[in-house]
Amino acid sequence: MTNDLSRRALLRGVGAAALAAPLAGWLTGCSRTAVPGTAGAGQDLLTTARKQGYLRVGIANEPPYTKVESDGTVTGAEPDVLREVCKRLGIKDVQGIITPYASMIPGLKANRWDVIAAGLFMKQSRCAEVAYSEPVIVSTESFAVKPGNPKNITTVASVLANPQLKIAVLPGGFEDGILKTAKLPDAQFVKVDDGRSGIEALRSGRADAFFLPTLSLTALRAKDTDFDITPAVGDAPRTGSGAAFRPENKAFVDAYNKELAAFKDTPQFAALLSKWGFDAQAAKGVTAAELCKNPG
Ligand code: 6CS
Repeated sequence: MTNDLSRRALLRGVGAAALAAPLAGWLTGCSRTAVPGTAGAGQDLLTTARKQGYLRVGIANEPPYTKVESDGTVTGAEPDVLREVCKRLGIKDVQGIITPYASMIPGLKANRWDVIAAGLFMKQSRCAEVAYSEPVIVSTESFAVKPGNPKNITTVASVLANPQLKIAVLPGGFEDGILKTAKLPDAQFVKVDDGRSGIEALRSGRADAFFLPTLSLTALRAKDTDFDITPAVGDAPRTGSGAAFRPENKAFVDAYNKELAAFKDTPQFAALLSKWGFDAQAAKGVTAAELCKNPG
């Protein structure tokens, strides 16, 4: 991912599908090479990525986890770490493709992108489908609530205790999963597409709270201050994520983890995470195996 990534290289979900289809058609049309990095490919993902000069990465555009600048540059804590480790692996560029969290794993499996670096938090069901690198970030969850938190929404238990409450979540997101695992009735969910529409649902009264990572809500509050953010939700699982690859690209993940471990020991890693509001020490203190025990 170069910092002068052109808009052309930054594709929305649909664009990516359009691009991937002819590309995939082109690649699978060639007897020599299947789609890069997938089972049966003439070359493994690392060789292919080095040769073609880039990896395609699924992102969300939810600062500080992922952020797309006005000139199309893809950044944020996870893509910035991915870019640094890719450089160490001899992969010059990374192309970002924006997609909803619910589409990230299906798109990875369909080879619309080669990796997910979006703060896709580790939990049992996801860890069963992808090969995660070791954790890059650890974070917390919070509720955005009306000023003064009039309905006293502070924990998952407080939501379960009041059947009148409506909670906005991103469909297929980690928070959606937490409430589903807790058996919150469907009628209490309000599905929203992204951070902005979650705050809109709160403001309009369609939802009594918006459930999202604490740092994402803090970033949203930089623009609108007409809501409060609860302290970290005590009965939500500890969240953490790393880059997610296709299981068949395990050789790549092993090489990636080796370089990531070296990078995590540098002051540059700590500075990069701190720039986005994350604690590098916290990411060093946990493993993917531990975070993959998260329910759901
Ligand atoms: O892992 C997830 O699904 C969640 N991750 C982030 C960074 N934001 C919301 C999303 O639900």
